[in-house]
Amino acid sequence: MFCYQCEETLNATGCTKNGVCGKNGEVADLQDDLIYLLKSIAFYNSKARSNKLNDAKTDQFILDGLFATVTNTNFSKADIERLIGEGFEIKDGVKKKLISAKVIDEKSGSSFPAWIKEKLLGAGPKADEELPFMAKVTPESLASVNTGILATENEDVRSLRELLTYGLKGMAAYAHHANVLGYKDENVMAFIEKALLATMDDSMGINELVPLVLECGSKGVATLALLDKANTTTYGNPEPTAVNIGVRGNPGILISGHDLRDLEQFLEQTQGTGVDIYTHGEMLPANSYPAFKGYENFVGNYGGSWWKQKEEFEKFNGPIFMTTNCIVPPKESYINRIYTTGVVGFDGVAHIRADKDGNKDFSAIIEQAKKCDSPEQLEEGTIMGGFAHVSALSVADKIVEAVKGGQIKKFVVMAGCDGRHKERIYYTDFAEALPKDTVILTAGCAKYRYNKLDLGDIGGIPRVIDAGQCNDSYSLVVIAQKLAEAFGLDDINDLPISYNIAWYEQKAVLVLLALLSLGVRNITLGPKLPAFVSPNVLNVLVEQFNIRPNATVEEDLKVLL
Ligand code: SF4
Ligand code: SF3
Repeated sequence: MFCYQCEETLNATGCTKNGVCGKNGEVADLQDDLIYLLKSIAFYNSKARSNKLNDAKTDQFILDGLFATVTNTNFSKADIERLIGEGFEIKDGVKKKLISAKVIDEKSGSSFPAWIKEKLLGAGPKADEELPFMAKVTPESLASVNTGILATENEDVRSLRELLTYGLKGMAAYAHHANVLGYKDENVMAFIEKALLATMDDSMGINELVPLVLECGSKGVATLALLDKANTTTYGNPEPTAVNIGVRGNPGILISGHDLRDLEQFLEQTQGTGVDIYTHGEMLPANSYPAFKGYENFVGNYGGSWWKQKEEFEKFNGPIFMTTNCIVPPKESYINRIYTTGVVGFDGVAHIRADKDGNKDFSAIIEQAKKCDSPEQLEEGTIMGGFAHVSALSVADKIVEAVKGGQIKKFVVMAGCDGRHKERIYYTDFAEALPKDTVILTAGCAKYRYNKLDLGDIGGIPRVIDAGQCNDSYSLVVIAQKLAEAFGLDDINDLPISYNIAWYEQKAVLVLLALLSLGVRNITLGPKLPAFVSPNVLNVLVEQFNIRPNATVEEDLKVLL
């Protein structure tokens, strides 16, 4: 195995035997095979799409296959093997469809000559004979092909191919969430296929790949906008909410991850059962949606971010439901009461599948909960949330006034991920050290490093404006754009906003590319720069966007303020 896709990669270079995250070498290799297979599905499906022969099942498979390989999502050998088996079936199905529609030639399995294709079908992707990897993607040969990252020898090309691939994984995760609620975007799917194929195209060097990486960012903005629409149309616009972080005396079920539809189904199915529902980690922002507020048994949030789950899940005492990333390898003490669903998997952990309409039956989990002790109290009080773009902008006048009047000097975007390494105390220290006339804008689980500090407010505007999950990062973009409008600025870089972003996994990679595609410059990134960014690619990022690694709190305060 070789994996360097996340911030905690071994020695800041790459995991080679087992992942720091707990992913074993065999599963890592299978995940590489799956990604390789997805590229060949993308090849056929892009032809199917341009001929209007594509289907929803294949789109869903591409998204889920990518999402399953995001850090801390699926550790199960059986699951990845099953996905590979299914992937071959899907690939063969799409190919057959193309042959019977005469889009590709049955005998060679390849495209018609370019001139016929252009005349009859319009310009499409390259013929498969031009992408030699296609011949290697068969159930018999896949195991003997080097599908790993290091198969690309040129360090800069490898770096850009991986940057693009990780952006696509993030995009797939966000598109998956929108899909669950019935929102789809053909252009996003077409881009994912085009970009997957580009990572296998040896004619593409730095000059061709850099624009594609930025296009990944702009398609990322579109994906996040779609997800925002899906969430707010389905569940309403989040409202400023003081979220309870204490517990009640009833047995409870803890819902983690990012999937709001799963939470909704739990709330529906637990009515009248005497079982309470709590959120964990990235599910915290669900407490601010109007659609969920009416449920009397929706108690609040329990604990902190993903890396604290071993300790906190033990103390919760009841069943835990992992809707998406981040799951960490569970301890024996609670392995019998943790469940996965969707793309999440861990061998030995029970998995709940949806029926064909997307409905899930949680009755067994609810029965188990009834027999469990109530959660052990970890803390008490409330934390403020629910400042997605609509509620944040409802006080825009107040904010603009406070900036003009000098009460607010600066906004600092501290969005992104949390992580387990001790050095992340930097983000707590940084938040505490910020002067009282600054406001933090956040989204994602990075907030747990400072959302329980008492940072106060500025004339009623809280000093931590929490837009929600990493899935809600679009809100930060809208807030910045609307503030620029209110101040009459053409360039969002002229706003009194600086960026101190914490990343961990590939959804954060996409959010970063989204910001770059919007022209945001001067982003400080930490706690470590991605190992997959080669020195030359870093130079491009520094020259074009002035990205810098974070340093000490004192130094960064000087730079960012
Ligand atoms: Fe290592 Fe991160 Fe890859 Fe896990 S996801 S194997 S920790 S680089
Ligand atoms: Fe967190 Fe995993 Fe990235 Fe959704 S839950 S932000 S790390």
